[in-house]
Amino acid sequence: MALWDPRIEEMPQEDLRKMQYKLLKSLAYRLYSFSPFYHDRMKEQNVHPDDIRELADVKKLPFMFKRDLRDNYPDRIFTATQDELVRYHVSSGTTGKPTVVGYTQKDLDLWTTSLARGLTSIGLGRGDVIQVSYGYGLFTGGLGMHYGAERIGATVLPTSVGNTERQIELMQDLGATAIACTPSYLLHMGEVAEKMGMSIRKDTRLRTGILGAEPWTEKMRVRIEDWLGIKAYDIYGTSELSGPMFTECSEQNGFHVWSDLALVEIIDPKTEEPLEPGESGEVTITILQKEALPMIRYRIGDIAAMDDAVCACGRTNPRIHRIQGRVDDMLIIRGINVFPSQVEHALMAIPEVGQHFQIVVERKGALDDMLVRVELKKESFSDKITDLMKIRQNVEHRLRNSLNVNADVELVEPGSLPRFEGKSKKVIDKRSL
Ligand code: DLL
Repeated sequence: MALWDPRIEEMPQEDLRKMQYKLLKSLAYRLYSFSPFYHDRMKEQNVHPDDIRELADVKKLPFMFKRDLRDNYPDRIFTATQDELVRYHVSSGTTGKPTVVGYTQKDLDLWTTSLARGLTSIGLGRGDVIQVSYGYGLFTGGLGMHYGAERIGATVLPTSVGNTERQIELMQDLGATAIACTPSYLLHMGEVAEKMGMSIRKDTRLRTGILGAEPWTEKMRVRIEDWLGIKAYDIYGTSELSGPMFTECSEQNGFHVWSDLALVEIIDPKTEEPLEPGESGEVTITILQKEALPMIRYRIGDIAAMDDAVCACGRTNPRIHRIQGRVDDMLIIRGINVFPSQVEHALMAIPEVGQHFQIVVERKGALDDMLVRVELKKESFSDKITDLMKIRQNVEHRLRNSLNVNADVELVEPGSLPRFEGKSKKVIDKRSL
């Protein structure tokens, strides 16, 4: 079994915990001394870095949420100056205000190392051609995977998203052995390939999928593997913590979270108390060595269980099992995060639009499809088709600009959408995975 970094990957668990304690303590001191944001947070929580006397004391430290990044847009909580940064990534937030993450060279190196370990653990390396069909640009998927794949000596085919027929031709002509993309995009590729009169299973060298950025299930894994003749591995991460970071190993039984890079806690989202391995709760991660934007106890909002047993692959670092859902209402449409509040924010800026809307998400073929039903104001509702078409185009355009994903829009009469007495249900998610 190939290991990228045997010292860490096979380190006895007691030593892993000692290492994490040291890293956590020095992180707490650094942030208390140099970050006004964390200094204030720790004071509010009445905790001083001296109070961190063992690893479990992590629970004395304050939590961090996505809204902390948004409220401090764009870079007010960075702990590196702009001239120390070598990259930005930007992702959408709940109200249309994005979150920005800056990276120093060391941050990029550690992110890349994390992926190099993961890709090696699923048997990839020199000689492989890895097609990266995650989006390149502000999204972390494309560039993140790209650097990881180069680091292990594989050849990268940076196709990014879209232009699917050409992607399939290149996959075949250049002999891609692995593809990194969302599971739904790979399914779409399989369908397009069939329409082109070919089969990914028979006509390409593809044998590995590195699939993530959106929820998917074991059932879906089986379907993908059987249909396309590949092994499909789950990959997990979030832009605030770097991007795609943790992959399953050859055992396909949870993402390894490298202990020198990250400390995982699974907490009960209501009581905020840590849960035991095997119990499902909110994934909360501390990134131990990040320079530009350190994150302590970041509440990602994903629900999963942790497993700290030594893996059958021999790696000692703990695993997070498949993500089961979210504690908030974030939707993931074709790999892009969409909050209903973001839709509301965009819609409410349009004068013709009334107060009520409904989001319907479906899977059409392999791809997610989002329909937004929008009630118009009485005075804007017209019998003239041309007027309505103009409004519809405008609404579609505004949604696309703010969500970075296409939404179909259906304009409906004032008063026609359901009203609720308790919490409203704005989202109908018909995707059966
Ligand atoms: O999606 C980073 C990434 C890129 C991960 C490529 C994997 C592959 P964000 O856009 O910030 O970052 O979205 C992060 O997506 O909190 C989860 O809710 C969801 N998510 C990501 N990977 C998985 C997965 C990237 N494997 C949010 N299973 C996370 C389920 C996932 N959900």
